[in-house]
Amino acid sequence: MTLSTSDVAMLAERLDQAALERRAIAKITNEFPDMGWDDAYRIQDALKARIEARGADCRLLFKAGLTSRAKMVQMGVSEPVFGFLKPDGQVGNGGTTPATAYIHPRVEAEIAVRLKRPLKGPGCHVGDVLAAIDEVMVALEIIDSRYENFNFDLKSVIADNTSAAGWVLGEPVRFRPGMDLAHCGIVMRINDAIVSTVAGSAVLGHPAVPVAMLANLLAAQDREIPAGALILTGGASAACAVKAGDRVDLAIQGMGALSVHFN
Ligand code: OOG
Ligand code: MG
Repeated sequence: MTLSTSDVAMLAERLDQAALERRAIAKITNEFPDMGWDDAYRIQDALKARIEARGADCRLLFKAGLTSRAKMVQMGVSEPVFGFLKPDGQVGNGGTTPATAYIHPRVEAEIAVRLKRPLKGPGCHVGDVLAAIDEVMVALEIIDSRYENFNFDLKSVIADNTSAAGWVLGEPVRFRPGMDLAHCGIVMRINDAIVSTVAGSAVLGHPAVPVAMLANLLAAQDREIPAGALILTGGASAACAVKAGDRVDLAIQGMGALSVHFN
């Protein structure tokens, strides 16, 4: 831990303002090269406190990111990160969202899970996660780094709440024993052209893995993932830039499909 409480507050405000003004900024490690991993999550927590002070309730909204090889290669990093979803970022399935609501939006094909019981680490593993999942959903994340050209390192992106901006969910599907989240096919299309075909196993071997990792990360702060939590497990393939006029369709085998339009 190297940042003072006032630096943490100042950086959270800088990132919050950049998002509100849809303005890209330089990555914060340029100015604070010695900041620690705990500092990065302290900034993210301060950012969450600012957003919650405006009336948002983020307590049940979690996301994992950088959980597939394709995403790690695309962003030049080697480890997953965790953040929260903003309630007002949700766009209805089949709905429209203005491209101008973002700085430089990209879309990601993800599997989302909703828990029926809490998950608490340390030692949380895939079996615990599978026993706790209530529903699964097709999920599209609309990411929007607050950093110029999506140019960041892991600490900067954690502080920036892992580029979280928007999200779209398909219809919830009851999770049944035997439902295979690793071998299900995932197809994303933009304007009817296929941009990715991948399987659930692209997400760290199984999308339950990042959920277990999140529970174990929270345990270090004596926190847990509460019952009822929604978790986006991370892009299974590289993120794709979108612009006004684009339509995105995402289908996942056994879970259904969703679509969203940017105007
Ligand atoms: C960081 C966020 C990544 C995912 O699903 O991998 C993410 C970024 O690439 O900007 O949400
Ligand atoms: Mg994502």
